[in-house]
Amino acid sequence: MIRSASVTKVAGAVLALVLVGACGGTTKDSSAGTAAGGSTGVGRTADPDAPIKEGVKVAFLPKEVDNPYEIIMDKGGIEAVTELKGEGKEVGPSDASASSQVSYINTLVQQRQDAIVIAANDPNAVAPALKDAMAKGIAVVTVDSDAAPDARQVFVNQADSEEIGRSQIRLVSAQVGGRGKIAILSATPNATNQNTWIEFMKDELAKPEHAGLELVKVAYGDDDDQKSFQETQALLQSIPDLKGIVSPTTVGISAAARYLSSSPYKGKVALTGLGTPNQMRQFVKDGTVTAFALWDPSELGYLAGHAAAALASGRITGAEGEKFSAGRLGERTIGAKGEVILGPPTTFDAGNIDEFDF
Ligand code: RAM
Repeated sequence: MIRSASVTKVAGAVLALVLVGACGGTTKDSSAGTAAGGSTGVGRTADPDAPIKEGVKVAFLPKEVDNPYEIIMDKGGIEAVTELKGEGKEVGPSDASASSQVSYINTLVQQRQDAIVIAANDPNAVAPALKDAMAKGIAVVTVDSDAAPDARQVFVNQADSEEIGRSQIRLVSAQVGGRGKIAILSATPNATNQNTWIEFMKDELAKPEHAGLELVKVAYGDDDDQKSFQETQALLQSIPDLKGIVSPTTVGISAAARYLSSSPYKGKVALTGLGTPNQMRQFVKDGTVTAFALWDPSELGYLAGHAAAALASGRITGAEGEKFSAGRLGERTIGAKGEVILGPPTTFDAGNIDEFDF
């Protein structure tokens, strides 16, 4: 499936010559160092003053194209590429299974895209294809859900993974009064982002202050609306004394809220997690959900789009300490292991949800 938004190339031949001349393929400043990470990063040196490659082609490959969160994210990415007078498009599978993205990566390599921005469905299944892309000079950025670190140059993470995980437990704990059985309704069993967050949730649960909480089940809705709906029903029916559900996926939490809202469990079983305000608004208003969290997916994609264009243009290589301009988000710095963080998530409740529109 394809969604695309290409832009008119405004740079004329004269400007193009000036830009090529300015680039010159030389290293102006080695202060940013060379990348230690991804295979194409090794030995390359960043030129922070290099112009953005004219008409830079950046392809966004979401977990699945029917996920509203991923759509917003990639629209944000295409917006960034458009700002830089490049060509952005979104292509991707209709399911979030481990290997569903591999054939898309291979096609993007054949198309000679300048950069691929991928929310990986599985850290390892996509790695060989991404490494092949990098070996052929294509910049690879992961966003939202990481791949194996040696299969990408930069990972644009929504927020600190540890803080996302721990704060999910703090949210559910507050909603169930610190006591009782809880379950997690996750995305796919192989999703890098959810699995990382769940590990931190488990670690948080091991703290004495959460001794009253018992995680009894991790269920998987596969980021499929119907499956998430059915898994919610199964959780509630199989665990009669369940007190709360944490769903760290926008697909899962919205399906769970829909089920809960018209069930006898509404208002009795707490539901929190990560959701978009637009999908969750009605369930906050009708009392199904009191509070949940997220960041702005559009800004996440926008940041990844800028990172991809900077990588593809040689401004950065993915090495720690390199800086790049991220348009309206300002200058950003690459952290350890090639990670760039958008910023802290927002918690939404009845008091603020109407201030957000995504
Ligand atoms: C779903 C996806 C995505 C995740 C959000 C919170 O849309 O699983 O990867 O970041 O939820």
